[in-house]
Amino acid sequence: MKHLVKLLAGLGLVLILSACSQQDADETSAAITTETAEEFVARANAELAELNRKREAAEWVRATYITLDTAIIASAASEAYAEWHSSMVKQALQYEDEDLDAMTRRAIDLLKLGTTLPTPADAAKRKELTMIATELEGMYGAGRYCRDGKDCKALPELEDVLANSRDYDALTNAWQGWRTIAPPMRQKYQRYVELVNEGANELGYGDLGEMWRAGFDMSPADFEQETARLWEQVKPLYDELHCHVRAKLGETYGTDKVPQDGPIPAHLLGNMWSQGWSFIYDLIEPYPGVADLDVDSTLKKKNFSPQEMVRSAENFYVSLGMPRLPDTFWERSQFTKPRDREVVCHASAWGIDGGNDLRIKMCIKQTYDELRTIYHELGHNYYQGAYKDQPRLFQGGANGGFHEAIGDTVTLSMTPQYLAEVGLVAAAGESEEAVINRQMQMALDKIAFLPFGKLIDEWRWGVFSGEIAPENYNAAWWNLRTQYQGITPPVPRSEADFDPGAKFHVPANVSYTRYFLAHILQFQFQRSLCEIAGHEGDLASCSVFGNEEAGDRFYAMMASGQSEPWQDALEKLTGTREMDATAIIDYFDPLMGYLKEQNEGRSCGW
Ligand code: X8Z
Ligand code: ZN
Repeated sequence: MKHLVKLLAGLGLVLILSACSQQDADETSAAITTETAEEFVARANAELAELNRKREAAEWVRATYITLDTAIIASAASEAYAEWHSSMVKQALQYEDEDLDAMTRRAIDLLKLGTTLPTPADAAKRKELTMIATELEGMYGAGRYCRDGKDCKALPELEDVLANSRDYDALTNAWQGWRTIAPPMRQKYQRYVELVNEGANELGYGDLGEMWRAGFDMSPADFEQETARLWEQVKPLYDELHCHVRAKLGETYGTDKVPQDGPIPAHLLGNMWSQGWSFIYDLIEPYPGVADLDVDSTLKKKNFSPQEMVRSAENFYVSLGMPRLPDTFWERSQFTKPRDREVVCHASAWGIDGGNDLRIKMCIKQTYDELRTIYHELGHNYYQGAYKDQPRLFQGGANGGFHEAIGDTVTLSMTPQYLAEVGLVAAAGESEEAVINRQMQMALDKIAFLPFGKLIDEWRWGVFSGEIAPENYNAAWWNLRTQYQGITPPVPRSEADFDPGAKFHVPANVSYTRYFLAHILQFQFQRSLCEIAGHEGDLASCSVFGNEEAGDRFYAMMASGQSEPWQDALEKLTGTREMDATAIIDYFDPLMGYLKEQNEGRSCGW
């Protein structure tokens, strides 16, 4: 074969080989000497299309039908991809010192970063890692908490308890119960860390954390500083909110349960991970009864179906001039939790077949929180649809934060006026008190999230670098949770627990800084869209619903995918090349006034 390659090369023929086995890889390395960098990139794009189609099919079936068999199918597909990826990165080395045009260089750089799960070249280890990764996500998806071996509850039911119960002990039980799914993950996770780090080393990164941080068009060290800078910008907002919420929870549960000089018990905030606090709005509402913000009750009263909820989100994007979702979206998506099998309920959006086969996978409940998640997921789908004509290697968000921010930006336009217009609340309140109520509702969602968004990867960066040793996994987790969020576990924790495993993105190997960035970026995007739409007045009162001019500019940025550095994409929409928290600070300016007033005389902090 090698001779044939040389012969063909001598004849000036281009040979396209796929690299699907060790032997093929050797042969390919002979063939590549005949390929220019441009040809190499074109081949990578073509092969990626084929491999991804198979991987996506296997992953979709796995996520919507968790069994031993689908684990085997999905990990085999992931293994095939990993093998191809390692081989291509090796082949790309030959272009390292060549003077390439910017697009070709970028495509090669992105190829190198083109996996979140770098696997070792050793075939047995690669197989082991892809299986562990598949199993970990499956363990999360199929997780159940059973009392005395019966009365088993899956995550959605336990989340309902956290959201709706105000009984301290019932909350403790659900909180603790969900975390019983994680200790069996601990050994596997530890092994996964060893193996992904080995894979990352082979790609030239110190560890997987460094590789994740390398995906932001700046050095990993600069990126770390950048996230620290953004956190410092928004921390004062969080501190005021924390102080006020702690005081209100003290009124509800008693200051013996919620000491006013320490962290808040994690299970009292309405959410399994204390990451968003909107479900305790009723306890915090600044001016009771002033504004009708109760979308939940409308959804229930009008008995909205999951499809109708998704339609409402789609209508928003269509109002911005974006296309309707294809029929296949409605046929192939999973909107509700199947009764007869285990699935991964954690919401996700899929851009299968290069964005030609868009789907969401959710277990939709009739709540406002879920409606916002639907808007969020469709943001991913519209992004995937917008960049589908880019070469495969450029089909991605300008950075991970952009991908998470599109749908969230749209949710910022779900103002009371918009909600009233589409019949989700009776009428929009315009008074100052109504504005503060609304701001509080938003803050419990958006500001409460910020430290959580920051710390998840800080924990993982430490784990991957070895700074956090396996025997400190849980203690380090709670140190960060307390340091950043000012929360504390309701019951003692130890290294027999593995609480990070009870949060989807950890067993599912999804990096998390993207959400932190998205919570900053979405306000920057919104500020620009509102300027384009000619909005006058407070940023918080702006909805771009129905504004095609804003929609066109947004879509133009989305259509460029990952073809240019995110700084360029950001500049085109916002005129600045920096992520910057002044927009979120402006947005919540009215609420900050209220919080500072409320917190006067209280001693804040923990
Ligand atoms: O995981 C998600 C989305 C899917 S990309 C539902 N989010 C984070 C989470 O749930 O932890 C959205 C906000 C944060
Ligand atoms: Zn998302």
